Amino acid sequence: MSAREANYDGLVGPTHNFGGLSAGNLASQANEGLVSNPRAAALQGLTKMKRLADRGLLQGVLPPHERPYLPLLRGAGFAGSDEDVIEAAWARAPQLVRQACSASAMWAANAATVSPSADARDGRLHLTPANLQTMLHRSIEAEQTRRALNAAFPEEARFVVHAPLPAHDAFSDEGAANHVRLCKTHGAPGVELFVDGRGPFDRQDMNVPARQSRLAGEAIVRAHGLDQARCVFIRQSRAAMEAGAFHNDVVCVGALSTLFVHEQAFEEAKQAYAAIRTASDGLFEPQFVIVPASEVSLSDAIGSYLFNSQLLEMPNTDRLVLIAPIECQENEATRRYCETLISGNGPIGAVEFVDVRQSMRNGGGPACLRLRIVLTDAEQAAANASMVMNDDLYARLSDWVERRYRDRLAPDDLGDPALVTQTREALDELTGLLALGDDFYPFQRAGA
Ligand code: SUG
Repeated sequence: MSAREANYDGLVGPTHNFGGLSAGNLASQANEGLVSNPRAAALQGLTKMKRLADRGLLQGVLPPHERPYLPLLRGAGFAGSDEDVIEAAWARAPQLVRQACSASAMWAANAATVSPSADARDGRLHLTPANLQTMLHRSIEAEQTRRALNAAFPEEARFVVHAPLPAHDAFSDEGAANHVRLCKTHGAPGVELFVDGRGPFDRQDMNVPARQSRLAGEAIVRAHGLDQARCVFIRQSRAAMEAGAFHNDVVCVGALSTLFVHEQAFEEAKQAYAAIRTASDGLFEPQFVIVPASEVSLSDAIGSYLFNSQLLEMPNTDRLVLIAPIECQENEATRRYCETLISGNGPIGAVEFVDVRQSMRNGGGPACLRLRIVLTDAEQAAANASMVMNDDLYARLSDWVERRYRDRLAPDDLGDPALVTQTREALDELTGLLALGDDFYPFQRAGA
């Protein structure tokens, strides 16, 4: 079956800020309280999308969520008009307002786990929105994500958007950031790797949360109707999590038959590689590009986000291209490693750098910003075309960002009731640009 891998990027929302909300995420912690630049952040993301679309890749857009998210504040007992709610919550519970303001839905790698139709028993494409229940500011994403995926992939005969897993620690799920699919060609059956940080009922004894539970992967394998023999469960190493790899995609990325991975990513690495070989038997020969700690330490890998790169098959090149954050050029160890990598004759033939610094300051690199979705020709034709990037959409979204986004957002600006009105007006216009209808956001449905 002929199929392509699309990248659906989360469009950075107008409230992008540095709330210091994610324990275990070093960048989020280190940059708490900085003044953010929402307009620049959104334009950086759009530039990356345009760059890949221009190279002939299929690029989609996922809309930002409604923030500040007043239902969270109302759920905490604040009542009255929207303005009353923001003002009272800001006075009494500013930390809660920060949670309600995060633009974290931009990190689309956490939006869902996706199994292409070639892997599923029923021949449909399966998507399970992640419950993201570990972090309060992310636990409010799943329902809106489900709506966005339904809008992007509307035909039930081809696409199944599942309900998020139960919102409990035992099912803790952070989506594709802990999932890797390997294959010979995108349209052929593949091997799906589910990387977790703990069992569902393990006592958590680290100083950082393990955000992915094994039960989440097991549930998804069943719900998506995958072949168990082609699925591999791998435990993330404690050393990696404690060093700041709060998702597996901070130390590992895969594409086609290549797995690019730090040697300390997995708890029992040799067994994991062997299990991947066994699961791939008869389909393809997996190729491992294992980066030794002696060349790139965990700390350099996590500081630069080398592995949070997009590993892409590009038209007219026979080797894979690594789209890495510009920070990898500035870190001496990773810069040297990238030079060695491309001078060899392995599966990765080029490294290109992108500037997504605003997202990086919250711990989100190029790979965090996208959700990969393998689509057959028929599925591409059935996908919502108004959410697919092209020159026209790029121009319209850039213009929208220029007009609607603030240049700067300081921590105290989050309590400004005007931010509610401004973001709603912006998102209301966006639903027109992406043809999402007039009931896409909760504020559009209120009182309906
Ligand atoms: O969940 N940061 C996100 C970054 C997600 C990165 N995604 C992947 N690795 N796939 C997180 O920790 C920080 C928000 C703040 O602190 O304001 C934040 O949510």
